[in-house]
Amino acid sequence: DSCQTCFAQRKLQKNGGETKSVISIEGNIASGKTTCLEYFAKTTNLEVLEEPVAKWRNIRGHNPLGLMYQDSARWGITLQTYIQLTMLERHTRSSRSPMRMMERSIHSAKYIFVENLYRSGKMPEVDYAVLTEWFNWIVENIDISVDLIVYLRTSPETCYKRLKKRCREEEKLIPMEYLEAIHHLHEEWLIQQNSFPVPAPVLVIKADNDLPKIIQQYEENRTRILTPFN
Ligand code: DCP
Repeated sequence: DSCQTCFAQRKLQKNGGETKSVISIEGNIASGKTTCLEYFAKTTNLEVLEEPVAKWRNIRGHNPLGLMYQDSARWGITLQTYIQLTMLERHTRSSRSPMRMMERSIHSAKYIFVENLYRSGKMPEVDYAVLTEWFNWIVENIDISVDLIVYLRTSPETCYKRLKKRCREEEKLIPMEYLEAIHHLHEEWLIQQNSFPVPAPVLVIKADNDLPKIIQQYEENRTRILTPFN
């Protein structure tokens, strides 16, 4: 469609004629993004970029992710500034393969997580303004384009159960309300599409199902996922 053509043209201009397709996997915390990436890594020759969570848990011996969950009003800006940098590094890293699959994107970092901190009153307006200025500058000057968004759509309850099961130390503090807020922001952004720019067409996967059913959906949508320009 015309919108997709426009994305593709802009990207070609920015990359000096080189095409690289980028698929970003989006969804709530513990919605199954890593499993999705692992599945496609095993069954295709895509380049797969997992989220730099290890970096967020250890920067020169500090753990900004843990600090954010302990006191988000104090440490939200610290974590999100670092996340914005690490996601930018992922988007701009030179590619070995013509097609890349990423866990989340700089877009969801801003439109979901920074937005949530701000809306819930945990991030002062000045912090939000600084991050937004950085983000806007990046959007205008650097190619962070995405060609397809795969949205792993879950209920917050499913994520809560999966979160309890995996037991990541920092995430023990996450209450159900937090997952609900993150869920609603995803829905506004990717389904209602009335909050922020959606950088690419969205393919929805029903990710509440058990793993075999989810894998079946990946198989059914394989062609669509792997040929985002078609
Ligand atoms: N996080 C955050 N701000 C962001 C991105 C992530 O605070 N901009 C936090 C939320 C989680 C942790 O980082 O505590 C990792 O979140 P993800 O949902 O991105 O990754 P998961 O490993 O939880 O995903 P999945 O279980 O779907 O593979």
